[in-house]
Amino acid sequence: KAEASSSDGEEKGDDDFGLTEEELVLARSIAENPDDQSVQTAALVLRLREGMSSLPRILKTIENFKGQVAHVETRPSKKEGQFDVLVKVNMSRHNLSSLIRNLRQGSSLGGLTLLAEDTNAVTVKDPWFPRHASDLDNCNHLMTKYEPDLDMSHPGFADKEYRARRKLIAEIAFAYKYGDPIPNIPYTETENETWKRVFNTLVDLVPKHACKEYQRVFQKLREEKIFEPHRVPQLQEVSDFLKKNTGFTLRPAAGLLTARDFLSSLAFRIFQSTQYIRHINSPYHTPEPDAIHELLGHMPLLADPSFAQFSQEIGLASLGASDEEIEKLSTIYWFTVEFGLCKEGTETKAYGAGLLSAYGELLHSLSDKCEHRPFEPSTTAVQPYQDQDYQPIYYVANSFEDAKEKFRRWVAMMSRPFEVRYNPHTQSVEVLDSV
Ligand code: HBI
Ligand code: FE
Repeated sequence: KAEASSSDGEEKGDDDFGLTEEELVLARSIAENPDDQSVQTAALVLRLREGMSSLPRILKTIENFKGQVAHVETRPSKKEGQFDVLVKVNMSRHNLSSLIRNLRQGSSLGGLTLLAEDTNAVTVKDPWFPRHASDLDNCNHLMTKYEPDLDMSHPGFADKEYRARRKLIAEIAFAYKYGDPIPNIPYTETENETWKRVFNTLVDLVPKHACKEYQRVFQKLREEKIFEPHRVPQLQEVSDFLKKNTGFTLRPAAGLLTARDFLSSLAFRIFQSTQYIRHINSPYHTPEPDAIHELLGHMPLLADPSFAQFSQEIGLASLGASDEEIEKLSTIYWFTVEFGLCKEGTETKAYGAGLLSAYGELLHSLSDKCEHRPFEPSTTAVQPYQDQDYQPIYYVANSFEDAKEKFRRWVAMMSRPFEVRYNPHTQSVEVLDSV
């Protein structure tokens, strides 16, 4: 008897933390009237798949959606290393509904599962996505697979000092809010040295292998003394440079973001950039994006009008897209923005950031050890890719204009039941129903 009742208790507790019937009724009524502005109490049950360290971020997300946390209760879940959390919040139905949609959207890869059965507050058919540039404060879910703290093969795994440095720089990104200036990082001698090594190899390769648009801006960045061999440029000065050229700006990111969050920022001509530097022992390769990759790889082309437009259109296509469509857009992004090649007369040049910030793969991509195929969104979107080793296949665009045209035709066939239009005056996305 005793055994039966204790296991009963466990079954029950596993789902609802013993919420009372009144609380469940309230949660359901919130679900049915999500537009109500009056403040109510609601309960959320979440599973933290990557341990307790994601809890502060969740509480911060609740705060961002103007929720007031009234009660938090945690316990280890059945799976080792995972925790279940009960959070009671006071907030309007409207904000609650946005919060839950945001948690659901960001959760698939961000180490969080919303066990929302008990609140059941909103239907997912109306997906949350950022409507204004400030909503990107909630689009910072990380994919943790390559972090030095968690990945034993990471070059910084055994280096305590490096890990502490990474943590410090990540905190800056987590604290960042829309409209803040990007804090300057006083880079250390070691970090500047790592930059210098990569920068100097690149200076030799750019004239021969980079596309002409990249070369033009690279030159300009050198003339304006933003790119110099002896110091890592600061994100704020680069952001100001981009703004003058194409209206793109930067915001700091703590690491590799989920594809959905990363792509959504591009819709606002905002690039989420990491700010830490790869480990000095591995200057020419990094398993995750770092500031050297972002700066040398991405920044020059984000200052090119045609490429900037292409990037924004990938971002706009991602808003409210299904998980399958996000996967396809990521793959297209991978084979263009990250690893793209393009034609220049009879020659083939590199424009992908993953190539222009890693000379090993740059030389490989232009050698006869790999295959070149013409860029065609419908086939490129479903090509499996390699994120651990050099690519066996690269896609070659005729020009950015041509890639953009092909991409537009392909995107038009996506299933989304609405269209989006960016309004640069208000930095917001307008949603147009298309029947
Ligand atoms: N996150 N910080 C950051 N930087 C990137 O370049 C990046 C990312 N997340 C995903 C991503 N790039 C792409 O590979 C696509 O999945 C969109
Ligand atoms: Fe990148």
